[in-house]
Amino acid sequence: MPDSPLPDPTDLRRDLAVASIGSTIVDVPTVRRHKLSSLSVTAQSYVIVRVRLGNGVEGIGEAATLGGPRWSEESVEGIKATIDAHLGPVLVGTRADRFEQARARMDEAAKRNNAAKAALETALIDAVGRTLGLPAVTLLGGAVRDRMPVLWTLASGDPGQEIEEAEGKLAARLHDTFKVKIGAQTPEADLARLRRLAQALEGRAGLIVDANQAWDETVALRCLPALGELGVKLVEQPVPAWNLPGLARLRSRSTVPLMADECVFSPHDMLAVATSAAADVVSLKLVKHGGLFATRKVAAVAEAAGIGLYGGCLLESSIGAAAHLQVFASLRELGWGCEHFGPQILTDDLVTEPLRFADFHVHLPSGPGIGVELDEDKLRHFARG
Ligand code: MUC
Ligand code: MG
Repeated sequence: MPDSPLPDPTDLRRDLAVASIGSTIVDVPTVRRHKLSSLSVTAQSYVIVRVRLGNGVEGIGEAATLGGPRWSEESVEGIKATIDAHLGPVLVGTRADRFEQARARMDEAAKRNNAAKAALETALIDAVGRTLGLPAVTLLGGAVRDRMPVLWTLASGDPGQEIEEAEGKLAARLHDTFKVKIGAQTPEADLARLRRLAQALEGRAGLIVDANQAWDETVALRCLPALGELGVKLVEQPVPAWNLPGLARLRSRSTVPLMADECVFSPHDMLAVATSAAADVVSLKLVKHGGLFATRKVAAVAEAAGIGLYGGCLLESSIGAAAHLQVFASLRELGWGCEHFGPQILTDDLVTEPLRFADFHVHLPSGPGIGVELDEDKLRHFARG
């Protein structure tokens, strides 16, 4: 008899079976109003998912939204209902470590609903990782990096406040690249605001902008050269997600690289962007792709087309951010860094030990699963109703 026999497959099957799934809506206030082109928030809403296995281990996951069903079509109310009525029931009783099969079952049970699927898959991976004593990144192929550059988003719309905020982040060595949310006001007003920011931060910080689909092709064509002159390094989703031909035409005339965000949810979307040469970079997000494994699929299509990778966010708490960091850490190239500043824009977090931000980087947590522990008191405190 070997000293430590391999687990009996029957035990493993019983231990890794999904015993129960629960979901909770939470609303966590932000430190200031966060304004995008078509929405603005003073609190972030998430669905926190808990998956319990037959062995008693629990895994957690998070589905983030931004401004209700306005950034994408999912709202926390819809996500919770879909998990409780449709996605959860097809996973209960199945093996938690069959991630691809779990996604196939969820796809059969519900079209899209990618944030809901991502939260469930995260919780499965977390539970399996905890059972095996392995970080999620190991299940995804292993870590290529244990920290990554992280930017901060300026989105109050008030350039005076934004310069002060950026100075604070620079002084604390937290962030030295800033993403400016544009499109809530006229392009001229945004250009004047950006001019002030660029002058104030010149030589000390990098700037990128995100229009969140606010411009049409004509406006974008007019503004891109001005953004280039201001030293803006990347322009995210300048035109509506449906206008891929327009994005491709802009890219062929722009000296500033363009990043696809809302136009890339599935690997098929990524392939369409690649074949139409519509973007230089893609923003990867669990809520868009429907899970960590699907994020790697989208990244693989981008890599095959020579399109750069950027670690996107939807203002996740440390739970959602940790899940993203696990998959971002597994990617061979992450040339544009990431934006998982979410935990820092919340007035409080949902975990016992928040993620570590230092020297302009966010660090991959080292524990098993996604690497963070749910704080039960905080969950109760921020739970809706
Ligand atoms: C987006 O469109 O990129 C990410 C950061 C932020 O401020 O908004 C989000 C969504
Ligand atoms: Mg974006």
